[in-house]
Formats: sequence, C-alpha cells, structure tokens
Amino acid sequence: MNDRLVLVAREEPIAVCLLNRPEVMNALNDEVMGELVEALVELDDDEGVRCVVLGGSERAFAAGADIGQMADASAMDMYHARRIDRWDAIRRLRTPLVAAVSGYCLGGGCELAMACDLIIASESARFGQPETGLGIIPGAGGTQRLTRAVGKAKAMDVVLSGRFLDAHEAERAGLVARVVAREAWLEEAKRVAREIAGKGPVAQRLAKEAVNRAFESTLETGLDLERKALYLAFASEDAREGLTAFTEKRPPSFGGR
Ligand code: CO8
Repeated sequence: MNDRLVLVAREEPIAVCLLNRPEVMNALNDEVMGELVEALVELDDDEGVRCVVLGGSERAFAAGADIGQMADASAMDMYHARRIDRWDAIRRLRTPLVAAVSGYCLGGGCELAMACDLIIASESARFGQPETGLGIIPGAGGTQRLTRAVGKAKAMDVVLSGRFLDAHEAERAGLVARVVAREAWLEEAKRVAREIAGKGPVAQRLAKEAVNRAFESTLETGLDLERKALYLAFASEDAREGLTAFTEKRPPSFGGR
C-alpha cells in the first residue's frame, strides 16, 4: 500500500492528485495539506500540465479537517502554526483545478472542493459544513465561498443546520458544475480536465483570474481586469495560433506562450 498522503499521477496534459487517508475518510491534517500544497505548487510550475484534477476516494472526497488533530489544538496553536494560511497557496494557483467529488465532502473537505475552479460530483456526493455541531465554524473559506456560490438562504441552511446537500441539490444551487454517474466520477473529471487542457493555456489562466475577480471586486474593476487580460491574451503566440488554425480549418497546436 502506498503511504503517500497525496497520490500524484502525471497524465499529460493533465495531472491527477488523490487524497490518500482512507482510514479516516481523507480527513485533512497538517501533513495532508502540506503534501497537497507542495504537489499542487509543483504541478502549477510544470508547463506540461495544463489542468489538474483533485479527488479523494469513492467513499469520501474528504470528511473535513482532522477532528483528532484539532481536538487538542488551542487558538494559539492554530494561530502560530498558520494552519489555514497554507490554503492561500491553492487560491494563487494559475493552472485550472477540477475537484472530482465522490461520497462525503464535508467541512474542510467542502472548503477544499470550493477552492478548486469547478466541481464535478458523483451522484453519491454529499456536501456539508457541519462545523457548528462541533462548536467551531467553517474556517477555511466556507462561510465566504459557499455563500458566494449558493446565496445566503442556502448557505445559512447548510452552515446553521448542518444539513447535507446531495449532488443534484448542490448542482441546482450552483455549487456543482456537473453531476455524473457514481462509477464515472474520476473518469468524467479527467475527461473535463482534458477538455480544459486542450484550449489555449495562457488564455485559460487569464480567464480563470478574470472569473475569480468577479467575486472580489466591483463590476467596473472586474471589467477593467477582463479587458486588460484580453489584450494580454492577444499578445500570446497561443492567440495567433488559435485564430489562424480556425481560419485554416485545422486543430490548433498551443505552446502555452
Ligand atoms: N476527522 C478525523 N477522523 C474522521 C473524520 C474527520 N473529519 N471523519 C471521519 N473520520 C474517521 C472516523 O472517526 C472513523 O474512524 P474510526 O474507524 O477509527 O472510528 C472513520 O473515519 C470512518 O468514519 P465513520 O465510522 O464515522 O463513518 P460513517 O460512514 O459512519 O460516517 C461521516 C461518515 C458522516 C463522514 C462521519 O465520519 C462524520 O460525521 N465525520 C465528521 C464530519 C465533520 O464533522 N467534518 C467537519 C470537521 S471540522 C472542519 O472541517 C473544520 C474546517 C475548518 C478549517 C480547519 C483547517 C485546519
């Protein structure tokens, strides 16, 4: 059995990272998050990798932060260990990141999925933020990203009642991009990732940044960034290639430059 906490497979032009703590439903402890961030940052710098899939197992994407590890932690432990700060590295990744969710996706697990760019969910997926039942709150982006994704009514329901959303309700609410058959969760996510990886890599990164900005700025600031990102895309070799390939009626060959 592989004792890595995060299994990384390069299948260029995509890569797949799978959380690997099956005995605790992929509960996210410091070691898992350390390995995960390290792997993602390395893949982000790899020009051969144009989209990354992040998944767990069939039973659980991740059932939350490691409750055992948190049970003994004081506020000062959390503060000094900068436990959640390391999650910011995921926000800064430029390569598109697809969450492949099967089974439980709870607490910090749901927050991790929401930190990805889109979520592909198996029919078996269950999303929830049950932290208040433990006397704490969603603290790795849950109160903010869930609310932006599904709106106040549904976010309050999920956060305050601890109710789980099934895959279809999560899709209707705007949390999930696509729901796929139970057995196909990973294959479908990889298929979507390959689709994403087939487009212009420079454009994908600029587009990701611009869409994310929609949640962080006024319309005017967002439109401003979008326009500058478009002009920058025009300066890329990828844009010349993509536009020319269309007029020459051939598939484009993007170099990511
Ligand atoms: N942490 C540690 N261990 C866990 C966790 C977890 N989050 N979830 C499950 N496990 C363990 C169980 O203890 C159990 O271990 P053992 O076999 O040794 O008893 C094993 O995984 C299997 O779990 P169950 O036997 O409970 O399996 P069930 O199918 O009966 O239930 C559930 C599955 C519903 C997922 C249930 O395990 C559960 O409710 N888990 C906890 C869910 C939860 O409350 N998650 C939120 C955690 S708090 C959080 O995420 C805070 C985020 C804030 C950011 C922090 C950043 C550091």
